[in-house]
Amino acid sequence: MAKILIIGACGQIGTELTKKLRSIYGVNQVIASDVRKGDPDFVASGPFEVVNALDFNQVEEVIEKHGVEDVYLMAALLSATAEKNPAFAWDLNMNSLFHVLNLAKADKIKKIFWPSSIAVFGPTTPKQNTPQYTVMEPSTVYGISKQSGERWCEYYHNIYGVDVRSIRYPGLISWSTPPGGGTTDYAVDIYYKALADGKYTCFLNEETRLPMMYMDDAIRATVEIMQAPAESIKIRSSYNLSAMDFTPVEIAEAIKKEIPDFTIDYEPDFRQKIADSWPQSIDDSSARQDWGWKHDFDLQAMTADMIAHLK
Ligand code: AKB
Repeated sequence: MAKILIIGACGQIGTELTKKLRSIYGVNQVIASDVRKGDPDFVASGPFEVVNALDFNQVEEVIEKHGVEDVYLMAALLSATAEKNPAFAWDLNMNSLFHVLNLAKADKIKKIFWPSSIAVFGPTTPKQNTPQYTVMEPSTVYGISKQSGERWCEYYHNIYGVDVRSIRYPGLISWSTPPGGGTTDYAVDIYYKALADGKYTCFLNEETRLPMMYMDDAIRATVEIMQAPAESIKIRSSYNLSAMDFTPVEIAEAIKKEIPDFTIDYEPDFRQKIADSWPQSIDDSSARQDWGWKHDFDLQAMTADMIAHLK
């Protein structure tokens, strides 16, 4: 059976994805890699390689060593961190992608998963039910890199026949691995603080509506798009994907149903401007039609599950 390499396996999505892919295909089939070793239990749980996504030779060597066919490139700088370090964000987010696209072009790997984001949209995009095809003028470094990456994915597919598949993730919420450097991270922090302190100070204002998804759904979507027959994947830039959308007030209300004394206040910072440039809700009918996407978790189901696990 073909082996899988996950680049950026110690991050928020990579950790969960590694576990899921190992449960489906077998522990030794899935090589986890990251620029440094993360949680020792995770590193010891199966094959692990230290790989710098920016080093083409290192990536190629690991692929050859293990006979890898499918690569999931999860290494990236997210929106808030990228604003603080634009040059490095551009370097990491773009060149790591070129490395795997070029390895596929040279027939060294067969299939690529590359995550895009709702950050590809910008202030001129219609905010409600944002269509698959619409105005895209991202105003963040992260959004510009994801939008450019989408164009390159489509180009490598059309011109070189590269089998690259992608999803525009909304904000992702999980209980097991903390996120790092995103604008939607408040929706994870809030659960930790609700349980630890009974209160939370939110870095976005109370009206900020954003598209969000529970990690279980996001991982299933990732596995499903990669398992789908190539002919079903009609969009080779990236698919809109949706599950729920909410404001900080609404997530606080959902938490109060589980923790009645919970309180929230607001101190918006630089991330407010990023959030204000993004859609509020997403039309994902192409993903539903082309490869059968269907979400399971809404806000209340996610909240109950988050709190049960974090307790
Ligand atoms: C972020 O907030 O930067 C990410 C994203 C929406 O891609 N979670």
